[in-house]
Amino acid sequence: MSESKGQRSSGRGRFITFEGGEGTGKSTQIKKLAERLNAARLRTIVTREPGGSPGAEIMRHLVLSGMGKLLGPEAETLLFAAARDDHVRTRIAPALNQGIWVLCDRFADSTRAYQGSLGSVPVGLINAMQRVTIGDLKPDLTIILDLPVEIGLARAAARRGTGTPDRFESEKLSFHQGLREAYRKIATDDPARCVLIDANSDPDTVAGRVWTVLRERLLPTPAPVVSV
Ligand code: T5A
Repeated sequence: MSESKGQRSSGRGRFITFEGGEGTGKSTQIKKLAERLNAARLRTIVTREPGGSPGAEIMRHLVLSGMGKLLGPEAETLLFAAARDDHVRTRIAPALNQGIWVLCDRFADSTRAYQGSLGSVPVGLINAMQRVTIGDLKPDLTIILDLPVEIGLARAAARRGTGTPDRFESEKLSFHQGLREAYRKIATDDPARCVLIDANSDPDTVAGRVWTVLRERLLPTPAPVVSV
């Protein structure tokens, strides 16, 4: 989606994913983080799922239009997996290998939360697809934005205006409440990778929380030089 050029890189880039329910502010926060990383002269790209590469954007249209739902939960999950496979191979992995930081709006945890926890797709199938699509590519950090579902849905509706809700926005309130719980469980189960962030504040306050976590986890300050 966007790439800044002419900045320094060293070694493999870092892979940061943003997750959460509808309208939790992922796109808003990812943009703010990219601005901060660019200001720190770290080469950064922002991308998203489903989508992020030409082939995956075609799959995005299929699933968000609701066509995937007609095929049933397993086949719909395969569409997300096919999109992710293309995205990882053609965009994410090459960028990381060039030392570029990749900020991704949703990734494999979305499949686990939406299709696994709520769509009743067996965890064995989710795990098998994950092995094929992403192998051992694990995010260095996953930010999970947490917000009461009524607030998130209201934000998404306000942004949409008179447009039609997409495939998942039109699910019942109980679906979205279950989703919030599924994400909280993902954060609890993998604290080394995931951080749950309270997204119920103004955008700059939330961005400050994200930046604090990122600095602590991925930009540690060098140890002070001690003279003896
Ligand atoms: N999906 C995806 C699966 O089921 N399985 C998968 O494996 C994958 C990868 C993608 C859909 O696909 C599903 C999940 C999704 O339903 P999408 O169109 O890409 O759909 O949209 P989402 O990722 O769901 O993004 P949202 O539409 O929920 O929005 P965001 O990005 O969370 O929120 P954002 O930043 O666009 O903000 C929404 C509105 O709120 C305002 C913004 O200005 C905007 O108007 N806002 C705030 N207002 C007040 N305070 C704040 N702190 C605010 N932050 C943002």
